[in-house]
Amino acid sequence: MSKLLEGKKGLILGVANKRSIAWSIAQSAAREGAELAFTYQGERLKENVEGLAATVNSKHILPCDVTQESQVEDVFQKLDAAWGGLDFIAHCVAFAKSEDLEGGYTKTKKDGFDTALGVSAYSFTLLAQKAAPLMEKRGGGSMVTLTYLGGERVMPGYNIMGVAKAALENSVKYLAYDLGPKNIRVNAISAGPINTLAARGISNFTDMLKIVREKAPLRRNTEPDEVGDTAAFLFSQLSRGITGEVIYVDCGYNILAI
Ligand code: NAD
Ligand code: 0WE
Repeated sequence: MSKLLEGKKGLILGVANKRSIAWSIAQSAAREGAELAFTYQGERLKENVEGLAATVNSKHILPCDVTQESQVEDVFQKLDAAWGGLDFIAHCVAFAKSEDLEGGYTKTKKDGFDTALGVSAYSFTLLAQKAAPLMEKRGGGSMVTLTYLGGERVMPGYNIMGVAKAALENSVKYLAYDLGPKNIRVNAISAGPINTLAARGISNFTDMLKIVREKAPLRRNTEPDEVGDTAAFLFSQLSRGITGEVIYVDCGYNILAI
């Protein structure tokens, strides 16, 4: 049987280590036959990402701090030169200052607000802006970002990240509207809590996992490969009628009212 993403070329942003959701997405896409490029945030993560990327035969591993527009431009310029276009991107990047992820939301400062919204929300719009011309050359494309239920409803402590995810989710809709005529689809995956680097240091994260395990319809936590497979579906022609959507991969937790 032919693979879902045979002949497609994609860019994955947000791999920090093997537990990163971005890495699960990369593995699903590679398994389905896609050719992949990766970015890493800073020199500190370079070797990590190079090691992982080698296991899926990736030839393009590029630096990209999403707050540096010149680095984002360089990535797409290099991919355009190498591939002459692009079929999909996975945006798996978020950051808020740790002081803004503890205590209440009300104390949030302008600087922390700008940081969280800049890294976690605006970066997706910037990527869409720069990636769209490459996707147009291929007759269309698929962009996927990662969000969390705290962007719609209050999750104590998620705070400014919830506000950033709300901005991200609405960006998905406006980008989908703008880019639809170019056959570029834009969607988000809302994942249940997963024990990654970004979850480490979040107080009570283990308790949160337990609550989800006990209450979610599927009575277990979300596995990162489930998010990876949903991303592969969104990159593929199987999802050709879906855009501007948030798809929950959370074992059904979001449907509950209790
Ligand atoms: P992770 O720590 O593995 O990934 C976060 C990534 O963001 C890292 O690779 C980091 O380098 C990158 N990043 C941060 N600031 C950046 C910048 N300025 N420029 C470029 N990259 C930057 O953790 P993860 O859980 O895999 O997070 C990936 C995405 O999934 C995030 O958007 C997160 O909000 C989302 N998400 C996570 C969970 C969860 O429970 N882990 C649940 C739902 C959604
Ligand atoms: O999006 C996230 C977390 C993203 C994140 C994590 C950190 C930790 C380290 C962004 N910025 C930082 N900054 C740091 O300094 N998730 C969906 C995971 C998460 O974080 C929570 C959660 C969940 C779930 C915080 C509070 C409550 C629930």
